[in-house]
Amino acid sequence: DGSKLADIENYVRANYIPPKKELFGIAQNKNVILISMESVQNFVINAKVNDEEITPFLNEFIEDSFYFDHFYHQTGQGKTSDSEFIVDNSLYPLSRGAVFFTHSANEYHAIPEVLDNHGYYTASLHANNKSFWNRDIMYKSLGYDRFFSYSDYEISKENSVGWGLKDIDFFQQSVQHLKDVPKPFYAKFITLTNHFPFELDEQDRYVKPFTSNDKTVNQYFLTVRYLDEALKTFINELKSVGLYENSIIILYGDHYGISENHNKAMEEFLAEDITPYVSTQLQRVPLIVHIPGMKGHTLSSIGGQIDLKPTILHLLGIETKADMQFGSDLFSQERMDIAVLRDGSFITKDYLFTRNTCYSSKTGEQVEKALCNPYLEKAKTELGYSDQIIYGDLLRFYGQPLRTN
Ligand code: GP9
Ligand code: MN
Repeated sequence: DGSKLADIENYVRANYIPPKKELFGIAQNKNVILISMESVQNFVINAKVNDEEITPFLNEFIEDSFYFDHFYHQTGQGKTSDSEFIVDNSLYPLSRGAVFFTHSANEYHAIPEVLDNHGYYTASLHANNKSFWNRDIMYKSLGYDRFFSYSDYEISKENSVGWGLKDIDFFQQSVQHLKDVPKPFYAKFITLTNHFPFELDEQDRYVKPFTSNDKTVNQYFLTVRYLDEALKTFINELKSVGLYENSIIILYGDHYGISENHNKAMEEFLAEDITPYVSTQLQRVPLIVHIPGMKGHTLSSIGGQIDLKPTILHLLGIETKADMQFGSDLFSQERMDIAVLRDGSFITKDYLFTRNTCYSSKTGEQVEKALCNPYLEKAKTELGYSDQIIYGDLLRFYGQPLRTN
């Protein structure tokens, strides 16, 4: 196992990308508010249904945030839990099953553990049963100080829909929890209302449903719009309790909401054919990084959830040179534009590879497969190394990285 680890370590070291100097430490000691937006795909941003904006609040919030519009989810069967795993560890999830269940006893060097060593209090907030996705167990391995779950919320028939507590109520009650936790904190909020099958009460509908023969797709826009409203109320609450100005706020979509079973209605909505190329592009989820006092920009770096750990740590002024990670700082100009998806698909500036076919990123035309080969090699290597780390629990043998700051 030691020699395996050495190979992996060499690969990770060779692929380390230093941070962008001007942004390194820009949010030092600020609170970190991470928001997992259930099932939100990027195609809803700045888009309309029945002539109304689907995400009016986010469209506005993006204007004074960094918005990454070529950011991909990299989840597998572990869905939300996979996204949490990727973000906190900069490791890929597994190709089958949920690593939250299968490898919860492993040694990890996740963000909460790293931030613990820098004086942060760390919490996850999610109004579902604590054992769902084995979170109560896995969060201990990841180093969370506190998990605010089902029993920490007042949940009734009136304030619930679909999977549970409505997002607006979730955020309102969560702010009360936040007021009491030590500062600075790293707090992750996991939303729920925009979850398949996208149920919503009449009074919570801010737009009219889409009009295809597919009820799932029709309703999706309603719950996305509701989530957008919930985010607006959350940001306002943060302002009113004085937490907005000293926090960086990071929002990301956890995974797709509309599966390929709904391609027909999606083709109607997008007014284009859903080829494998388009299908892969639909795996983009929004990533929005709000840093108080900084102007907004839309950035088109190609990346994925795996890149969030180094991105966040660098903003906080924490070096990641010694970390076992497969992502790189999304703000760094030196990084390579690439997103590797869990099924082996990948996207670069020039090529998109999926289902054993190579496409031009720009035109969507099929191109000679050999053009994709160099990246294909990289994608396979990374997924394989990440799997080896998880299956072999290799971080056991990897000492606490030396931290000089
Ligand atoms: C459940 C929530 C949704 O607690 O995270 O899970 P999902 O089905 O999206 O993985
Ligand atoms: Mn989810």
